[in-house]
Amino acid sequence: MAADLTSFHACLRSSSRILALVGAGLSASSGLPTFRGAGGLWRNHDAMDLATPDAFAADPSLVWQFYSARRAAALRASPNRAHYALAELARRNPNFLTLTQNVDGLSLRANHPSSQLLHLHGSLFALKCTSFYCDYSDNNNTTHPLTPALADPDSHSFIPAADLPHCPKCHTGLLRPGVVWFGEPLPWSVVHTADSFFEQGKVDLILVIGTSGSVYPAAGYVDRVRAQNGKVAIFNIDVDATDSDEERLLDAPDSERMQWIFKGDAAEWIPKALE
Ligand code: BV8
Repeated sequence: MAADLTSFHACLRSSSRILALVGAGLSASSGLPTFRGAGGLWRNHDAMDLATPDAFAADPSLVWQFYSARRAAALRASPNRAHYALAELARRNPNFLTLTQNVDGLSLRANHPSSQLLHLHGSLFALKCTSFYCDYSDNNNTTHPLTPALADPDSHSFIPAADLPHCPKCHTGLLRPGVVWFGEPLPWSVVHTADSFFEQGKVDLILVIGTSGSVYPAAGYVDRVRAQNGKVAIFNIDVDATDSDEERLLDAPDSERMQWIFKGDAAEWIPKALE
């Protein structure tokens, strides 16, 4: 049973403070693979196994090829209609904030106001030095490979550390992608800004878009909205709510409905839902 857009639109119009938690499914229609499901493998490696400090320490050549390939794919991709619809909502409502788990940069390229977009897990286009004594970090949106050795991400060849990206400031430190790996804390400034959003007033509604909700603390923001009796709208191509759950959630009278489930492509549903 499709969720009821009419009651959702009424809720959207009556909500003043709105959050969105978005994940890889938001960019799926832009051609970028998700982490789970078919997209979760890169050269027969589980992407989750490569997104760790240990993986980088053990094999910086492999991990840099993984991120170099994803940089190139993200630069080739274009934002889809859902990215633009979220950016438009942010322009309409200063009390709307997008929490993105995505590192692909597509929300920014859709002109989402940056003051209303928190990158919980960093960005493919951020770099930082791994040298303990160096504080270098910078954004780097260059469309060409960061070093000649990274020019062919499909080469499968081992790249000596000397041919991997190095710090332009200390000249000795190996650079790493400016993403949050598993086991690493989210950027303090991002967590502080998200916490402040909750402290400034009750969050009336959270849009949960294209995410498996399997990564914490990001997924925990949905629980925080529920704990405030906020409403939840899930947009996912593959919701696993059982029929009884879905019926229960969707059959509640409008006034009592606390959740909507919109099953399908975010690029199709989000523009309709936010119009
Ligand atoms: C930390 C950057 C502590 C790198 C990523 C409880 C509390 C706190 C931590 C934990 C906890 N339990 C476990 C942990 C540890 C861990 C964790 O959550 N593990 C999981 C696997 C159980 N968390 C951490 O390590 C975090 N750090 O807790 O630090 C700490 C504190 C102080 C000091 C030291 C340490 C850090 C987590 C961040 C990891 N980095 N990304 C990179 O990108 O390479 S997360 C990574 O996975 C991505 O960013 C992405 O966000 C995430 C995958 O999630 P999704 O985006 O949801 O993608 P997924 O493929 O799973 O799902 C896609 C969904 O879309 C699906 O549901 C699908 O059906 C749907 N879909 C597909 N197509 C469409 C669609 N929907 C709509 N339309 C479509 N077309």
